[in-house]
Amino acid sequence: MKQSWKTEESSPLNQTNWKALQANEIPFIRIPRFATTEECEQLAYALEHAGYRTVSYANVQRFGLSYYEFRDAGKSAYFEAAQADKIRRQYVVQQAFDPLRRFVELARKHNQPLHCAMEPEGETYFAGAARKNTYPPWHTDSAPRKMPPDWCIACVTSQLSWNLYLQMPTAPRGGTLRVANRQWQSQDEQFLIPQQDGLYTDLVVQGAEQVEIQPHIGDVLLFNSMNYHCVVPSLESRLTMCAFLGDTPQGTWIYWS
Ligand SMILES: O=C(O)CCC(=O)C(=O)O
Ligand SMILES: [Fe+2]
Repeated sequence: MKQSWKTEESSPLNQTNWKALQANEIPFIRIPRFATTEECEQLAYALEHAGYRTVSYANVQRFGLSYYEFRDAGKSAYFEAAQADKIRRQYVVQQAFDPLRRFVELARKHNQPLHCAMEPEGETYFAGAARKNTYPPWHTDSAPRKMPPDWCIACVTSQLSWNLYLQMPTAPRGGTLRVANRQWQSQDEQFLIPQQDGLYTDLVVQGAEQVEIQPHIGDVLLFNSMNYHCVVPSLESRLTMCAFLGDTPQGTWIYWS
C-alpha cells in the first residue's frame, strides 16, 4: 500500500535517512555545500571544454554515457563505448575534482559502502555523467524495469538518483526538481507523451503527494528515482553531474550512470 512521506522537508545524509529514502518514507536527502562554488565553476569549465553531445532519443545535452541509451544495442556495445568516456571523464575531473569519488568517501563515513557497478566478467560501468539544460517531463528511472536481465544493474531492488548541481537558474522556481510519491503502474501508459520515450504528462501524478525542491549550486540531492520526477523548465543554464545508486540482492550498493 502506498504510504505518505513522513516529512516533505529535506533530510540530511545519514544511514537512517538513506534507509528511509530507499523505503520511500522521505522524499529526498540534501547535502548542502557538498562542493564549493569555485569547484563547481572549475568542473563546469572542464566539461564545457570537453564538449556535450545531443542524445537523439530525448534531445538532451549530455557528457558521458547513459545505460538507457544502450538498452537495445546491448551490453557489449555499451562497454566498448564506456571505455572512451571513462578516459574523457578522467581528463575532466583531473582539471577540477571528482564529485563521485568524494561522495563514495562520504557515504563510507556513514557506513554506506558503495562500489562501481560491475558485470561478473569484471567490466565496470561508466559513472558520473553530466546533463546540461535538461528539463525532462515526468518520468521514472528504473534499470530493473527498463533494462534486459543480463545487465547487472537490472538486479537492483531500489534505485536512487544522485545529482550535484553545478549551475542553476537564478529566477525563482527556475530549474526546480519535482518528485511525486507515485511509482510506475501499467495503466500509466495512457499518459505517455507521444513520440517521447518514457516521458509522461502531468496527469500521471494527478492527486499524488509532491515536493518541489530548489537545488542550490554545490548541493547534492538524492531521491528515489522509481518515483515520478520532473525538472521545471528554465531559459537559464542548468548543469548537473548525475549517477544512479542501487542495492543488489547481495545487500551491497552500486553506482553507475
Ligand atoms: O536534474 C535533476 O534535478 C534531476 C534529473 C533526473 O531526472 C534524474 O536525476 O533522474
Ligand atoms: Fe530522472
